[in-house]
Amino acid sequence: MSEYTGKEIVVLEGLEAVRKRPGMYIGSTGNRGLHHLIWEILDNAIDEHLAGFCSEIQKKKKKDGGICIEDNGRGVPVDMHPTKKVPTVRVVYTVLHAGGKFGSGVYKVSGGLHGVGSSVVNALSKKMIVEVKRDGMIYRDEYKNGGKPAVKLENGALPVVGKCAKKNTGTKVTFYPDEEIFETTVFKADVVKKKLKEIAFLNKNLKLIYKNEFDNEEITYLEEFGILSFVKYINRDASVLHKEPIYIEGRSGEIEVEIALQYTTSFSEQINSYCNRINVVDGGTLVTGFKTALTRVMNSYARELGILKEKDENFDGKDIRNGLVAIISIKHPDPQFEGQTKTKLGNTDAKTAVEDVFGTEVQRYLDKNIDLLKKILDNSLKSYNARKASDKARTAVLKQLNDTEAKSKLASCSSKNPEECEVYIVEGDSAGGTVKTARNRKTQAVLPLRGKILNVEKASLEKILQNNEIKAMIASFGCGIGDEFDINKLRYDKIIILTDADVDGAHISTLLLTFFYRFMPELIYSGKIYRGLPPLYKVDYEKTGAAKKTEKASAEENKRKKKKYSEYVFNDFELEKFRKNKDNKIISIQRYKGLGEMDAEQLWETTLNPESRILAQVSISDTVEADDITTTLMSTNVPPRRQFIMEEAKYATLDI
Ligand code: 1YM
Repeated sequence: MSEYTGKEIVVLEGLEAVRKRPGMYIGSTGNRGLHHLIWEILDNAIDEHLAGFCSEIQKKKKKDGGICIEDNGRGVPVDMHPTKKVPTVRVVYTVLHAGGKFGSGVYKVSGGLHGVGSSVVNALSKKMIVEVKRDGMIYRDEYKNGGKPAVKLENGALPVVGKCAKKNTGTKVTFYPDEEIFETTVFKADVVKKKLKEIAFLNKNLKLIYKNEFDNEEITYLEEFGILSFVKYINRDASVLHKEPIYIEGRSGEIEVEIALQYTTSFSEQINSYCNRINVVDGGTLVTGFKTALTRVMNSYARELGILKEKDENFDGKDIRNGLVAIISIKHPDPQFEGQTKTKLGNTDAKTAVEDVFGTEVQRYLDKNIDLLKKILDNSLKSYNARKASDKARTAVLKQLNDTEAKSKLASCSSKNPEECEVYIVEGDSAGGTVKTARNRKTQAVLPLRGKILNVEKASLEKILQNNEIKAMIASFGCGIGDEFDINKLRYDKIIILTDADVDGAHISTLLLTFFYRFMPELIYSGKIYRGLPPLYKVDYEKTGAAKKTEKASAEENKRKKKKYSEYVFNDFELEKFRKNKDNKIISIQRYKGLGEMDAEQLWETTLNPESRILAQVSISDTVEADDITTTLMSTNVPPRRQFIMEEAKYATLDI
């Protein structure tokens, strides 16, 4: 390392900062943070594809624990960097935020949501190898222990480790996440596969190859029809109004617009939007542009065809989007991501571009597809009529909600300070009763639900508003529903779903989450929803270890040895660990089949006491996944629904 100058030391200090506070750069050192490393390297390869130089990306999990990502782009430049005086590729991998500054290509993915730079991945890896094929040569650089260069430069250049054909170019990055940084270094195959599939949908004709050396699995993702296939995929188990999605493509100035949409017979709408392939979860200008154009075009058709008479009000945008599934994907040279989580697009020119392109093109398309147009308008009309009816119902319901009946199910807490209050939604009256006895009456309210709640995916708003369990929830939370929802009026800091850890419990909790997701999504986005995780077992045991260690065990220790201990165990994995621990001699294991089997004291200790309970915060990081879950699960098609519930049940017992 003797050849390194003062400049390098500054470089390493930068990476050291990343190691000190990894959370600031990748969000967490848990599972999500770990996967972030892959997304980061992938983003660079995708940028190279967007720039028009890369047609294939391979992602491989190696037997030695490494992750290898390779593309056939131009290869990261290896020439001497003008100011840093080391090869550019080394600058990219050792200087914080270096990547973005050099990039000349438009429509970059990196610098967007992930956008922390390849050097962050290096900083959090115990080893990283970068191989570049360029100009017929294969160059190799290696870094150890969080980005410290482990290859000696020869006259300032990287060593050439092989030759290849001149047209054979690309970048290969292999990294080994540092176990000292991450809580887990096990990548989840299904998470990675889902991501690759999404990337394939968003990048027509980009070939993505997934490889796993552990089980020799190899999958190729390639979507010739891009987002059109994406919409079909989302709706694969839904009943659709028309078989072929509508596909629109165009450009307005520097902004490229691509939209695919298909109507289903469900009552909800789903719009997934992407800017430069980054999922803008909170939408923004591109979604506004789309909605404005769709509403305008359909209302003008409805007038033209006499579906709306002169005296009638216009269709509301919501009527027209009833049952709609749409993907909006735009490419913008200078995207501005806004909001606390930078998941909303702010560029006003994106609104105009989408509105213009979509407005013109969808009209051109529907002029030629009158049957489809009529089906959509008919669908809108149904929603329009139902809305008129349910507006009345809703007003009645919301008025009535203040009355005692809906609230009577709720055992409220005495404090009126939302910051310290929480409400437990409990499955069944009997468990509800025990929770009522066990809780802290000052801060913990209880809302027992009778049986399964309504599946909101399959019911009209009118029906939903008549459902007693739903009415009770709206009344208890105090923040309204749908358009009138106001999170500032929420009476609780936490809404905790408490169900048994079995298949039925998992189903109820899914139904509840679906309801929240469709009608009060802000509750989820702002992290108010939790699932309580009651223990599965109570283990009584004695300690054996202490007495063995010292021959002359004191009287105290002998007493301790004989003493019986009890511990609550929350999943099978923990139980196994407990069994293997030689210091414990297990006397008995009690398995709780349901919440109802615990007495008030046990329930307080395990599930209610903020000091000792385990809560899982419900979050949605990815709308594709979320909508996928709700539509697959709640559709009338039985097999996928069943599958999800079982998986959820497994999750509830295994994965805390
Ligand atoms: C497996 C990861 O990083 N590929 C990749 C990265 C770059 C280029 C090509 C590239 C970009 C440019 C010019 C440019 C990067 N280069 C830089 C920098 N795959 C992977 N493929 N030539 C090659 O943007 O102008 C940063 S990333 F800064 F060196 F140009």
